[in-house]
Amino acid sequence: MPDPTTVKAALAAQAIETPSWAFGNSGTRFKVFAQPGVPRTPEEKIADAAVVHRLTGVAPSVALHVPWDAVEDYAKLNLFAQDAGVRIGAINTNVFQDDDYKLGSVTNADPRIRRKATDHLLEAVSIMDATGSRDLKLWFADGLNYPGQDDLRDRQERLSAALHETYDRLGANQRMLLEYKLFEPAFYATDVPDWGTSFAHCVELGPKAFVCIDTGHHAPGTNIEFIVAFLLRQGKLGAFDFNSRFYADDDLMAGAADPFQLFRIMYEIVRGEALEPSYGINFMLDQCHNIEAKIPAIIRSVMNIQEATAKALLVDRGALRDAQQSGDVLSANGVLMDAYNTDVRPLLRELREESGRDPDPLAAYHRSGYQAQIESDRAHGQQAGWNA
Ligand code: AOS
Ligand code: ZN
Ligand code: ZN
Repeated sequence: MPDPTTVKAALAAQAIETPSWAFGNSGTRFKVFAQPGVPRTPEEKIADAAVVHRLTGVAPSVALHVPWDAVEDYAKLNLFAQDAGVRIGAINTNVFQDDDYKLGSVTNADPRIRRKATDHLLEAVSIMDATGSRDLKLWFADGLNYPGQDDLRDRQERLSAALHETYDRLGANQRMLLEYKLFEPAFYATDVPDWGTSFAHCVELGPKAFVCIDTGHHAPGTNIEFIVAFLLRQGKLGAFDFNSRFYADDDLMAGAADPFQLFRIMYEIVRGEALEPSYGINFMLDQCHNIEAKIPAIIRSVMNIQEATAKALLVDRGALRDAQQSGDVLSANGVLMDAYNTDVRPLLRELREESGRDPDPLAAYHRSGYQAQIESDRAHGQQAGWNA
């Protein structure tokens, strides 16, 4: 059995990145339900992210989105984050919210629009220079609604050209994360629809390009842990966008819809020795809290990932290997299920107490008075950035 001290040390070192947009108001295309106290500025989003980190101890960075988090001085924003006790993580780009991008951004048939989109990606790298961020996260809404609408292969060429230009602009310690998504907003063909497409572009680009797996971006039933195992073996898994889905890209709390899937994913991470921050995977959340309170939802998501990780660390890998080698199907499955069925909440409570934290971060948040404070301080909170 795994040694509890080693398990605890691994859990204490875990790092989960929170998304700035999850702290703002969001909704569906039907309605955005505004909540009192949501942030009005990037600084207020960072302040909320810092609260999540203080209470959980495992959320030391916050991802920004430009232009949703646009400021005059990014270096100053970085200092603000440091003072608050967190750092600025991945910079997310936005080449989907401008009328120009109706028919695509970097894959658009119009060279002017491709130029504009690529310039935005390059500008994001300059922002990374100022914030000290390592990761540039790219998600393209580009795709087609109808067969024949544009040339599928030419669009891959255009995508490749924009990625190369951006890649060449990266500094020595900067990386590119290329996210894929099966569908939406395009419904017939998406230009980066799956991990294979992202992987192929990343291989072509070089060692600073990695695949980002958003857990909500697959067809129902997709075996995501296989993708994790495959990409780890290839050294090309760079990041996660964690969230839950029941139907499509639901962006619900990680671990809410399918905690067993989250466990299976985290087991592959542990199996691949890729949990430690030094390995380089950016474990981000990408969520929208439409009806639930924002900060508690993010705390809950972080705790869900911690629980899945703790269970993954508790897998008796020696016993699993023995059962696998001897072809003992039921014992092998039993070893995995034993770990999954372990109640790890006492272990995590202990861990928090040992680091001087409240064993129950949600209760601590509710007691802290922070919610009442932001509700009285912040009038007219900001929308997360989109509402569809
Ligand atoms: C969109 O579906 C994606 O999940 C993205 O990760 C997107 O970049 C994120 O929601 C912030 O724009
Ligand atoms: Zn995402
Ligand atoms: Zn998404």
